[in-house]
Amino acid sequence: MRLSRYFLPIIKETPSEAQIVSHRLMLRAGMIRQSSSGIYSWLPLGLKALKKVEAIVREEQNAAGAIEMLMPTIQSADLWKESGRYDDYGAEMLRITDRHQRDMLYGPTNEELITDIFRREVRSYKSLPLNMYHIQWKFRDEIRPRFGVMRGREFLMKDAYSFDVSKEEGVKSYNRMFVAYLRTFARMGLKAIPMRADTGPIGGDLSHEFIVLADTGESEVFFDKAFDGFDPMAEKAEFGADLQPIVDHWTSKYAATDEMHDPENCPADLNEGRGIEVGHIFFFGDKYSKALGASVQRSDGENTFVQMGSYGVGVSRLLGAIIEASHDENGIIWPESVAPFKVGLINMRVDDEACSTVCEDIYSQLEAAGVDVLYEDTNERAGGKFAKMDLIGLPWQLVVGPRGLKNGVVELKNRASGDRIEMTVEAAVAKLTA
Ligand code: P5A
Repeated sequence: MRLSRYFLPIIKETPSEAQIVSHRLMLRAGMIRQSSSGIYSWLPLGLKALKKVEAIVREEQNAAGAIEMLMPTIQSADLWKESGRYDDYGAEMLRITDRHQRDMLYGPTNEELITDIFRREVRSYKSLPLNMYHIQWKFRDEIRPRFGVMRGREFLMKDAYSFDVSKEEGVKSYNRMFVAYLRTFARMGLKAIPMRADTGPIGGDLSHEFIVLADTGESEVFFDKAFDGFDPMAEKAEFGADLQPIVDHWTSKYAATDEMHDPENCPADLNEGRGIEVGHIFFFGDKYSKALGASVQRSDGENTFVQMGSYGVGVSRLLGAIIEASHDENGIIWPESVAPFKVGLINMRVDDEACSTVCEDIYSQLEAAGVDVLYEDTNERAGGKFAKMDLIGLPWQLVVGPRGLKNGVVELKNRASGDRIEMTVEAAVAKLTA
C-alpha cells in the first residue's frame, strides 16, 4: 500500500478524551474514530489489525474442532422470553420494535439463538459433540462505555457454543476451548492468565476469565508470583501435539483461585495487580437446553437435555489489550503476528530519482513475495515520516536515503528493539521475505 494513496489520519497532539494509552494511540494512529458514545468506526489501519487478530482467533478455534457459522445481530425477543433472560438482562439490552410492533433486540450474546437452531435440527447423540462459533458484532448498552474499544457498547466478539450428551463430555469440550484460548493469546504476544470467575448473566458454575495484566485494566486480580506467561512450545513438549491435559493442571500452574480473591488474605506468593479480561468461558450444563427444550436421544434410547458451554473472546477489546501490553513513548509496537503491515518502507527523498527507483523496486519485490508493506512515498519531511512510523508501530522500518545509496546500503530498523542495521538492498529484501 502506498501511503500517498492510503487513508491514515494521524493526530499529532494527545487527544483529551482518552484516559488510557491504548485509546490515545488508537486515535492518534488513525485506527478508530468514535461515532457515538462507545461506538466506533474502524479506519483502514485499525481494520487491518482487527482482521489479523480475528484470523488468529479463527485458526485456533478451527484447530480445536469448532465450526464457523454466522448468526444475525438482530434477534427476536421471543427466544429470550422463553429462556427468562428478556427481563433478567435489564438495561444493558438494546430493545427494538419493528414496524409490526414485534419486540426485537440487538444481540448482546447468542446462547438462546444457537440453542434454538440446535433444537430444530439435532435429535441424536450421534451428532455430538458439536461446537459452533461465529465472529459477530454485539451490543451492550454499558452504563459507562470507556477506554475506547476496551469497553464499548458495540464490540466484536468471537462466541462459541458447545453441545454434548453428558456432563463429562461437556467438560472435555470446555477444556479444549480452555487450551485453545491459552494458545490464541500467546500467539498475539500476550500473557493471559486463566482465573476462576463468576458467571453473571450467562449462568452455570464452572467458568474462567482470561486476564492480561495491565495497570489500566478494569479487573483486580491476584496471581502467582512465578507466573511468566504461557509458552505453547514448552507445553507442547510436556503434553504432545494435541495439548489436551485436564483444566486443573492449567489453573494450578498459572492461576489464582477463588479464595485468593480476598485482598486481606492475599498469600505472600501472590502478586496483586490489575488486568484486562480478554476472554471468558462458561460451562452451564442444561440451563438453556432445559428452558428451550433442546434434547437428544442417548445411546440407551433415553432422552436427555443437551449439556452446553459458551466461550467468548473480546476480539475488538484485544486490540486495546495488545497496545496496552506493547508500546513505548513514541507509539505502538505491534507483535509481528497482528501487525497491520509488517514493513514500513520509508523513502527519505521522493524528489531524488535514485531513492525513488530503489524504493519502487523494493516495494514491488516485497509485494510480489506477499509481504504486507506500507510504502511511505509522501513528500513530508524525514522527521515527520520517522515519527509517524514509530507511532503506527510496524515491526520493521526500511529506510532508503540518498547518502546510504551512495554507499550501496539501506537501513533496517527493528521497532521493538530500536536496533538499526545498514545492509544492501538484496540483504534487506531477503531478510524481510525470509
Ligand atoms: C461467552 C460467549 C459471554 O457473553 N456468551 C457467549 C458468553 N461472555 S462475556 O464475558 O460476557 O463476554 C465475552 C468477552 O467479550 C468481551 N466484552 C467486551 N469487549 C468490549 N466491550 C464490552 N463492553 C465488552 N463486554 C464483553 C470481553 O473480552 C469478554 O471476556
